[in-house]
Amino acid sequence: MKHLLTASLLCFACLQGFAEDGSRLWLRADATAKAVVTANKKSTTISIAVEELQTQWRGAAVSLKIKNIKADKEEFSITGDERGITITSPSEKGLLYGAYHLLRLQATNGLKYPLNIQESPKYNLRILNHWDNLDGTVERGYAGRSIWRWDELPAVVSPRYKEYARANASIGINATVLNNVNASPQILQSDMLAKAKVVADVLRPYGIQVFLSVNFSSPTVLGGLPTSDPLDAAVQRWWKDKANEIYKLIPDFGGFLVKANSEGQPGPQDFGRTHAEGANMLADALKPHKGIVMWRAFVYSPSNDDRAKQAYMEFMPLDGLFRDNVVIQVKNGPIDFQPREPFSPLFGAMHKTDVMAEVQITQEYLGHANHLAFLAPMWKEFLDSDTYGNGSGSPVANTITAMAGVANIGDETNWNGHHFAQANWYAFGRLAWNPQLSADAIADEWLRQTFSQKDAFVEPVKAMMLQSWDAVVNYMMPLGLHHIFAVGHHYGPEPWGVIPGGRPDWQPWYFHNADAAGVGFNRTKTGSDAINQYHSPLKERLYDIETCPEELLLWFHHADWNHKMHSGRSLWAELCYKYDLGVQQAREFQKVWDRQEGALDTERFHAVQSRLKIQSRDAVWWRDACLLYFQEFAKQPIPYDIERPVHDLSDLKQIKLKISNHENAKR
Ligand code: GCV
Repeated sequence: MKHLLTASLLCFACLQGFAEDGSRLWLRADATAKAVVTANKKSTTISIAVEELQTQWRGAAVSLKIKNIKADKEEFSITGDERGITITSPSEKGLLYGAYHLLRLQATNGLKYPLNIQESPKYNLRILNHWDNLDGTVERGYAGRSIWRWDELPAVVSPRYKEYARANASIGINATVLNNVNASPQILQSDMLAKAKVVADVLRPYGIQVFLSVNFSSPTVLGGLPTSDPLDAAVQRWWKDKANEIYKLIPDFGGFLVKANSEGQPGPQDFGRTHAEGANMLADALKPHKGIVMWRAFVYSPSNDDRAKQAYMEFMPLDGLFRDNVVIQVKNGPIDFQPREPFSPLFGAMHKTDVMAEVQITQEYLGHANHLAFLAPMWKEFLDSDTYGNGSGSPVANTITAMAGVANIGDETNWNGHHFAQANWYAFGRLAWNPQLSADAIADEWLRQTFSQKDAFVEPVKAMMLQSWDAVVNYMMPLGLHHIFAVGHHYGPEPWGVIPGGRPDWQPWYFHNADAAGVGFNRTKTGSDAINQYHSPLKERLYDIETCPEELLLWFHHADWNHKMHSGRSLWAELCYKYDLGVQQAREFQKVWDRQEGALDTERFHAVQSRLKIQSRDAVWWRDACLLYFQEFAKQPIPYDIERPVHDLSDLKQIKLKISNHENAKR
C-alpha cells in the first residue's frame, strides 16, 4: 500500500513536470483550478492576474476592477465572500498584487470571510540590486552564476526571466538593478542596452521596472571624452544623449544606481566635485524622462580615524543640495552588512534629502549559502530602531522613502543555494511592502507556501528560523564585535588576520582592538566619538557603558575584560557563554530538522540537513577560533561549565579557504 501511495505521488510529480528541487520557490500551488475570473479592462498585466487566479484559485468567482485609474498607484482592496470576490485597484499592477495576495491567503490558510482587505505599499520603490557582472559572475553571490545571460541576449530569452518576474511580483518587488554597483562602463554600450531592453520587456508585464548601475567614468571610457567631470558641458551632453538612447529602447526605464568614490570606483571627487554635483548631473539627464538616481553613501577613507563615521561626515553637509530625483541609498549599518550593526546615523539625519535603505539579502557575512540565517528579525530590528530624528517615535522605517535589497539570486536550480535562503528574498519583498509585518508572520507565510501547512512542521521550524540570526551572531560576533572575518571571502573567522600592506580599516584588529585591558571599538568621546552622530537621547544612552545595549557593547565601547554584564558575569565569561550558546543553537537546529524527516520531500530534507551539519561544524570553528584568540589577551580560563575547545589555535590559523567566487580580495 505504502509503495502504491509513493508511486502515485511520484507520478503526480511527473505529471506536474517538476522535481522537489526548490525551483518553484514559494509558488507551489498546483495549477489545476478552473476559477471563473472576469476583468473590466484588458492588458498583458491583467491577463497575468486573470490566469494566475483561473488556474490556482479554488473559491468563488473573482472580478477584477480598475477604478479611478492611476497607473502608479499600487494599492488594492479585496472584498466579498463565498458568493463572489472583487479585487479593486486604480492600476493594473495593483490588480496583479491583489491576485497574488488572495492566492497567498489561500495557500496559508488565511482566508476569513467576509473579506475586507485594503493594502497599500509603504514604499513606492521596492528594488533588488544584483551585484552581477557582465561576464556572468556574481560578486558575493553564492547560488551559481548570474541569471542574466548577456552572451545569449538579445536573441535567446531564458525562461527564467519570466519566472523571476513572477516571483518578485508575487511579493510586491517592483524594480531591479540588473548589474553590479562595481559597474562596468560597458553596460551602457548600445549592444548591451539592446539586451537590457529585452529583459525589461519580459519584466514589464509583472510590474517590474529596470534600472542600471553606471560607472562614473563612462563618458571617458565609452565616449572617448578627455574628462568625466560632472561640470563639463560635453560630459553633461554625453549623459543626456545616453539617457535619451536608453529611454528610446526602454520607455519606463527607472534610472541609475551609482557607487562613486568608494573602494576604488571613480566619482565626482576625482575632479574636485562633490557627491551632490555628481548625482545632480545624472539626475538632470534623467529628469525629462522621470528617471531617478540612487546615489550610494557607502564611502570610507583609509585616513579617517573611524570608518563608521565617514558616510555621515561626507553626506550631512550636502543635505538639501541634491535634486529632487536623487535618493541617497544607505546601508542599514554604518560599516558593511555585519552580522549585527546599529542603524547608520544617516537615517533620521538628512531632513532635506530622500534617503533609502539598502539591506543585503545575499549572506556575504552570514555564512553564505551554507548557514541558515533568516534575516527578517535583523531587518525588523533595523526598521523599528528609533532614530529620534523628529523627536521620539521616528523609527528608521518612517525616515526612508524606498528599500533596496542586494539579491541572493543565481542560476542554481533552487535560485538561492540554501533552500532557506529563499525565505530572505521573500521576507525582503514582504517587508518592503509592509515594514510592520512581524518576522513571525513572514516566516509562517513562507513555510506554509514553501513546505507544508501542517502545524506540527510549521511551528518548530518557524521557531528555528526565528532564532537563526541570533545563533549566527552568537557564534560569529556577539556583543557588538564586528568584521573579524577571514580576509577576502568573509566566511570564516580570522580575528588575527593581517593583510600585508593593506588599509588599516581592512584589518580585523582595527575593529576588535583586543589588548590586555579589554576588547571593542571605543566610539565614545575618548575614542572616535562616532556616537555623537546619533540624536539625543539615544547618544547619551550609547555613551554610557551601563546603558548601552549589551548586544552592541563592543561596537561602541572598549570594555574591560572584567566589566560586569547584566547577567552578573564578567565580559570575558559572557563572551564565552555567547559563543558557546551559538554552537548549542546550531546543534539544536539539526535536531529540529531531523525530526521533520518524512514531513517533507526527501530532496529538500536532505539538502537542508547536510547544510545544517556544515553550519554546526562552522559554529564550533568560529567559537574555538575567537575564544582561543581572545583568551590570549584576556588571560582567563574559559568557564568550566561550558564545552572545551576541540581545536588548537595554531591549527585554525593555518586554514586558508579557497572560495573561487570571491574575486574581491578586500575586506
Ligand atoms: C559590491 C563590501 C563588499 C563588496 C561590495 C561593497 C559595496 O565591501 O565586500 O563586495 O561591492 O561592499 O557594497 O559596494
